[in-house]
Amino acid sequence: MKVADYIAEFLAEKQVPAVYELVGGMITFLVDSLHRHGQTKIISMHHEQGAAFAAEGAGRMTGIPGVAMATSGPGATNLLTGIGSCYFDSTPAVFITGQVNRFERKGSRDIRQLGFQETNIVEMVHPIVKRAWSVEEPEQIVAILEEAFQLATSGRPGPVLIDIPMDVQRADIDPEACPRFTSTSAKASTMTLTDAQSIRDALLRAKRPLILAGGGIQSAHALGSFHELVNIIQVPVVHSLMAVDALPWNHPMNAGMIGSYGNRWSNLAISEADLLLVLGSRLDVRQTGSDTEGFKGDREIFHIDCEAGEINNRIHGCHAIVSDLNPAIEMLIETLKPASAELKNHFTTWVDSIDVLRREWPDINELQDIEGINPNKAMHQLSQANRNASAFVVDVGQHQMWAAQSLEMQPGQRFLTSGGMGSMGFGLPAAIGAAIATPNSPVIMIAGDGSFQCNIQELQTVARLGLNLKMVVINNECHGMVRQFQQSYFEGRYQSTMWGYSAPNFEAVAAAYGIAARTVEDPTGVDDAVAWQAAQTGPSLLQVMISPLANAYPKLAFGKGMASMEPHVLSEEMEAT
Ligand SMILES: Cc1ncc(C[n+]2csc(CCOP(=O)(O)OP(=O)(O)O)c2C)c(N)n1
Repeated sequence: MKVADYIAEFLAEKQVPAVYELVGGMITFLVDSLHRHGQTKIISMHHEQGAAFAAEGAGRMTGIPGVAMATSGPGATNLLTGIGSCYFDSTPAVFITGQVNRFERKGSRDIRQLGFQETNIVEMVHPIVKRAWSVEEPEQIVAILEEAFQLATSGRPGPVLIDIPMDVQRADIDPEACPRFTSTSAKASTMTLTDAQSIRDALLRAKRPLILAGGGIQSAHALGSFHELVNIIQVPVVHSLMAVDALPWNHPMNAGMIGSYGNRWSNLAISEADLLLVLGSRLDVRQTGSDTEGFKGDREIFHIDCEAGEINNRIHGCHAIVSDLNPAIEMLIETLKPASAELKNHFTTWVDSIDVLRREWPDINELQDIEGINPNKAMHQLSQANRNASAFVVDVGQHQMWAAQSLEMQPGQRFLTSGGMGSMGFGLPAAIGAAIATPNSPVIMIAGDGSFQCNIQELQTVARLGLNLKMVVINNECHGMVRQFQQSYFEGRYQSTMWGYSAPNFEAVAAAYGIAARTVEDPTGVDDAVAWQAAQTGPSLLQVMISPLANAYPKLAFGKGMASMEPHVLSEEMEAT
């Protein structure tokens, strides 16, 4: 059979629900084979970056590697941002690129290019993949595909790339006779009983312990055991931006989001905690602020992560436990269960004091003197109207932070955003991938007017497929997050965020694509507007107009401790947005 036919069969066997692509000469064999095989959907996007983000959205929702394909040259390079996003946020994904025929490659000649669109994507992609292959011989495809799928999902998940010359795609192979991949992966490291006992003893000593949940909980598929652990030990949980969906919003142990734009009560709580149990979080600067010594203080931190390099990286003096999360949490459950009666009421004063902080600093009061719609309030209204949604897929900017601070996540709902790459343009295509992965429930996308314009062409994909996708554009008519930064550090010179920037009327844009759309400008109209959108069964777009001067608060006062937040305390140093 042809290599391209084998790939189609392999993807079907792996139950990949859809392949996202933008066609080009060098992937025509693959597209044709997938079409003839018929089991895997082919979703044609309008930019390869969109295809990559859609694969990321699908990979995160299902745990099955998302697959995106692109032609050589510009198609392949257009994938790069999405590949990087998968790498930084631990998303399983397999990218397949077409390449010029082997005899057309420049090889060691001292020239830039021989074949039309010949581009060395394998070299380019190295720093942002777990592995990249060029398929040099047709018979290699069997082993490479097997290894690619195993690598993408094992250990810390991530992207891989397979570059396949055109003549290899159309070559005949006998799959039975091809060399196979024999797994060489070392046994995953696991937390020891001694580690678990140390954590138990530290918990029994602690007065104000916190669990810090990171994105690793979802990427390790450890949500079930994590919930069991929290219910057994009754220790409050703060989370990073990547773990907004680790606990339902109204879970009694949910102590909110920490970090640069974390909830005020959560940042206050973590600054008071005397013990931290960090599960699958990198403790990066957006979580801890820049005062790393202050963050550590004299408290104990147990840091569990599957990658040794992520522990004691920025925050030093942590107990390092290198382990996959699932076995670690199972071990903790086993060790802590006998102490659960003792632990249960151990921390009630602490839990109550966090509750006091929460009531004292509600997220919807952060922007007290805002004119028009309060975005934090709108997030509550939006999530209340969409309790049946499978996911909130959120772009990058202030709207991302308002969503993370204020969405009322329901059990099982996912929160997808671009964390490490922080790439504008993630929202719409990733929401397409999420919507195709969960066709029986709606997906809610939230984007800013700037981010939405980065991949706005995918409105056509949404319209063509008639997806049950509810798009919400928080339109402040500016690049708000960077505008806020300019307000803080550039005396309000809003070059390129407001000055020289513009956004269209998104309601009219959606209408042009044949998508139902509305605009809401008045706070009294928000409930009606979100109810209208919740009732739509096909694609819809709600444009929410807010003040261009709305800020995302609180914001950690950079250079100071976690308890110091703008606007009450100002930053000491300049930071990133
Ligand atoms: C691809 C990309 N380019 C630039 C940036 C820098 N950046 C971060 S947030 C932001 C503004 C986003 O504007 P918008 O989507 O309107 O959201 P808002 O902050 O107004 O809610 C910019 C330009 C980025 N994160 N990603």
